[in-house]
Amino acid sequence: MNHYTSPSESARNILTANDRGGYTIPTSGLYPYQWNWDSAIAALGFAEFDIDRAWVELETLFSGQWADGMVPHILFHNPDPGYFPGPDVWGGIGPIPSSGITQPPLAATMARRILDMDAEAGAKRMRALFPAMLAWHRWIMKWRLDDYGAVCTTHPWEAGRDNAPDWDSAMAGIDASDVGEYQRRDTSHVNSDDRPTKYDYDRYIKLVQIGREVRWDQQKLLTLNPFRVADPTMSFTTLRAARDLLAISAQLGLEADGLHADIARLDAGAQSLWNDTLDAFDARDAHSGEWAQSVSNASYLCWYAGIESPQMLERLKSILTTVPHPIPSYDPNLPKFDERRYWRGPTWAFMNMLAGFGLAGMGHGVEAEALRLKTARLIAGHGFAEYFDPITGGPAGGNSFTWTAAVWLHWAG
Ligand code: 9YW
Repeated sequence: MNHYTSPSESARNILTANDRGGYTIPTSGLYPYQWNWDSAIAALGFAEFDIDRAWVELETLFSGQWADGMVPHILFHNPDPGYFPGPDVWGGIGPIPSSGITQPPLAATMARRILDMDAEAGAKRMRALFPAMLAWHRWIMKWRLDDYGAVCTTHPWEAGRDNAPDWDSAMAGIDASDVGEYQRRDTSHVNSDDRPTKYDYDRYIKLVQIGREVRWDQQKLLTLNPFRVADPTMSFTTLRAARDLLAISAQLGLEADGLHADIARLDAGAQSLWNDTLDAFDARDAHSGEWAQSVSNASYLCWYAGIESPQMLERLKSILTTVPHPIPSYDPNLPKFDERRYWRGPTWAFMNMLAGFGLAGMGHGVEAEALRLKTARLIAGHGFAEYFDPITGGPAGGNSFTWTAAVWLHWAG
């Protein structure tokens, strides 16, 4: 007898299959470790059927926090030769072998949602995690702000949008001629046409070598690292996380000194990413002051951060009539749009969920629902892919992907 598997059942199966005991890998083969922002979204998915497991995901993530408060973008719990660069290349200095950079801070925001789903089950776990989340927030405030209060990314992987056009000019300024020989692993798992190029990888690895050389000393990296870009992903997610930390502290009666002032500073910083010429939120090179001239899916996270923008709303409406699928990672009307290549065009379901959270929270229910329905149709029609072609809907990258499954369970499905 054939058993019909509903998309929700498939999504739960994906989370369970990618569970490595306390943490969830994004997809087997391509990404065999715990990634920071993937985990925060995985927790949201687990919360739909196993709230205890949701909290465990976040607790495991914070078990890798460095003494200075940084929460790494990858925790290498168990060595796996299928991924490069591994722990030996990064030389992370935390309690668990890790990378040396962070990722957009989603954990506090997702923890607040999970707390809201079951306050009784969550209050104790939230209380225990709160100081660690606050320490991470303070680390970002200390080391990642530019002069305006915008949050910078110090590696394309830190923003989580690896090969986005946002970094093109900053990447061009990196001399990677002495990076040496290395063996990529990603292109042995998935189609190389859908992945960043060798030019990109040489620079990704060069930046890792620069950080490792000084044992990730942030003070030294302020001058040594050629790559520092004020980024809408980091800026909007950090602002949103700070707002959520403040709300949690009020709800549970926890100490959160300085958060009001931090929010004001981050708000001004996020607003400073408005590029008048482009008429959109953009990335700005913190060294040269140059705009990237990039309208990406991160530009649409303004509402997620609590920032209103009638221009972005107009743009959203127009983009949704230009491509059949939800917000692509790059504006299809701009010359660098590439519908297959990773963060230069494809649609990422979880970024649409974040934009949807923001729109709904700021009173744009119609647009939030439109994004949700388009995302649901995309996943139901094309599976739980890492990302999708925004024109054909074709699945790309890894499959049975954790955050796409979590998006289905918590929001789209
Ligand atoms: C890499 C795991 C990660 C995501 C990033 C995405 C990609 C490649 O995969 O990074 O090797 O780290 O760009 O956002 O967290 O899904």
